[in-house]
Amino acid sequence: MSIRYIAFSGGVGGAKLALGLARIVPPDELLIVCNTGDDFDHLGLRICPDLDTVTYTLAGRADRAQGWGLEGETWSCLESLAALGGPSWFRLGDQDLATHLYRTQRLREGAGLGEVTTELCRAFGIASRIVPVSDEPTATMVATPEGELPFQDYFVRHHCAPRVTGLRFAGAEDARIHPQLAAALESPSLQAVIFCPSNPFLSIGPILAIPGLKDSLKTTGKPVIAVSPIIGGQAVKGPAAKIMTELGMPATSLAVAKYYHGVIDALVVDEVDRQALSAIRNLGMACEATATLMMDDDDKVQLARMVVEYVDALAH
Ligand code: FO1
Repeated sequence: MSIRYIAFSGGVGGAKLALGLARIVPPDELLIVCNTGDDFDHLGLRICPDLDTVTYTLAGRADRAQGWGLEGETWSCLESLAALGGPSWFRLGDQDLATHLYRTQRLREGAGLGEVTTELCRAFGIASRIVPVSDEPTATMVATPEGELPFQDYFVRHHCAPRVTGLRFAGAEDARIHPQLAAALESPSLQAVIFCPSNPFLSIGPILAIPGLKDSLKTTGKPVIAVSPIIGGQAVKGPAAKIMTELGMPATSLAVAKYYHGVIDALVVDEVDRQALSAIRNLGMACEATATLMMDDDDKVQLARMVVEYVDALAH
């Protein structure tokens, strides 16, 4: 293995930086590792939203407005299902269904999730390597005053409206670091580990819950860097800011830095949060400000370039 960069990603926000990295790092030097806490069984199918979002994004096939799902999608199956009185709250498009059918069938045949992901990447013409953080399933459970909700119930069915009082990553204790990730973490060629600007609680939390992962990050001795998903007190997309407030912390990049304390060596924040640099550096980590809002592919490549140059400088 000649992996130089490991990039951990959740869905939409993380996939943007993953795309930027995939454009500037040779495919055999980049390992993109996805959260699997959002995964669930629905209509008898295994759905892995973050793996699929990253795959579709890198293939240039993602629905750009939504961030998830495929562009030019049609919804005949979902409409027919709704007409039958079946569940249509989780929108599975006609083309997207093929991915879930393929994955479910391969998993039933005994293939590992990482193996299936590699097959899907090949079919979508992706040269970069994408793997789940683990082949074993984990399920993010969201505690609310009305009781615990499975992640997609919270996120999609209830539109992130319930107040979050806690998070649990069911099954994480029995999950093992994916062998390709374990090998990359031990590889002498490893240069740095990057946490994409994904939700630290919902998307990176389940990754860090995999036994041994935090320790492995430390023993690499290589810089671990995160890009804050909070810009000027708001999340670009999704409930990160809302959840932070609900969990009793301010929705700021400084609070993100405190959450990652002990795990990362450096944080990249947006220009608008430049005033937080000294407070974050006082926590004992490096910090730089740059433009982190990724509106188009040029922005994604530019941020990826900044992150890679920054970690390379930290490594030396
Ligand atoms: N997100 C939604 O907000 N509504 C949906 O109906 C929906 C369907 C869906 C289908 C396949 C898939 O891979 C992802 C899908 N997502 C949907 C996104 C998904 O909920 C992700 O877990 C979140 O975007 C968080 O990363």
